[in-house]
Amino acid sequence: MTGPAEAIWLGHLATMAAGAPYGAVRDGALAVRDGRILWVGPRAGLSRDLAGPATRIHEMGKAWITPGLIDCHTHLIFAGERSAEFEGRLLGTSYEAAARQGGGILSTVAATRKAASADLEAAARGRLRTLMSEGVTTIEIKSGYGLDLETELRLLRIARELGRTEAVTVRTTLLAAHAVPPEFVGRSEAFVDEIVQRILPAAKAERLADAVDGFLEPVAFSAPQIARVFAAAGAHGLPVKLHADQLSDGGGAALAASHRALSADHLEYTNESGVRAMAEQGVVAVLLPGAYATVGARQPPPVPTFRARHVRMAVATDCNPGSSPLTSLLMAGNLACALFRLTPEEVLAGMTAHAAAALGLDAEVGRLLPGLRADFVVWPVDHPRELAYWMGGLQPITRVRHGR
Ligand code: DI6
Ligand code: FE
Repeated sequence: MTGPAEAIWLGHLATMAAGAPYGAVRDGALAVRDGRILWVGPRAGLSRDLAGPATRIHEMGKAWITPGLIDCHTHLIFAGERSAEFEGRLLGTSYEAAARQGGGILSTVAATRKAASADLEAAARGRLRTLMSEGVTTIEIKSGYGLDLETELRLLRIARELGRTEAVTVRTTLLAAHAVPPEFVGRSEAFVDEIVQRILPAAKAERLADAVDGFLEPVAFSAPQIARVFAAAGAHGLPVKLHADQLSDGGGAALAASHRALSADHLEYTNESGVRAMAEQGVVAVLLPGAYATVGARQPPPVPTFRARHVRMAVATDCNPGSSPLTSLLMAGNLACALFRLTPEEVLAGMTAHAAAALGLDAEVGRLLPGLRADFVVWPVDHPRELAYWMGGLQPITRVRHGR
């Protein structure tokens, strides 16, 4: 740490590092160089060497600076919308019943296959910018509405293109095991063959996927089928994640743990032994209150057990047209408090440090620590708990990514 910083930001810091609540440093300073955090600490402790003649000083006064927000679970790229299904649920048709009647995910697959790539990209870019305007600097984007080789790759290429052209870090996830497509109805094993033998190797060869995901549920894939997909991912050196125990207890948490998954997501029906298995393998629990609310679920995930077992909890939007038409990570955080009884501090950790871990990026982003990327957000709040408190309307003062 020699030589001056390019910039120094002065304000209250919620570093989200271990120690004080929120890793808070009141009247702090954050020094940045080459897109990385050079130094963090109380402004009174700032060494003179850090502030050279060319160093820009950003005096943020009483504003709070947090790590850039991370939305670690989205299905951002899709065509159409499913408001009729939303309305139908309110009139008594469950999410699963709609799926079994050929609506659900497959209706979005039909619309997405037909859509031009430029239109898919434009719609996803709009949603992405909405998320970014609220302080998101890293986002995970899944495929899963193509369900054939060509369209799955098309969706992942669009995700990569968004990462190249917007000021946000995009991590891509191949979710070919999302539903059984119409051409494979009654032949789900053959579709798993297709994933394992063709789709996954092609995504890997083109470096289009950073991880592999699956939907374990009676309306989707069985545990042995998911295990086959995960084995193939492992053989290609790709980490896995799982949509687990969302609508029923399918042993998803334990299955994810046995494959050392980065995360298991949803988890409403996860049992105690599943939580224990996640704790042993360090699997992050990604909680998705937007989906819980939208499908009209009644059983919240076992948050007290996650706490007791020290399972890290993340919070994400699950942005998708069926179960979570949500493009506000802050609103997801507020819902996590209301519906799952998370504390505001747990919510902020869940949108920063723990979300980074759910993407395998915790050595890179998610906290304000020297050496990590200079991705952070300045907020017009008196306390960081306000990020979970406001129900809409909170806008960052500034969003900084890679120091800019
Ligand atoms: N679980 C979900 O909540 C989303 N996917 C999944 O596996 C829903 C996707 C959809 O309904 O379109
Ligand atoms: Fe999802």
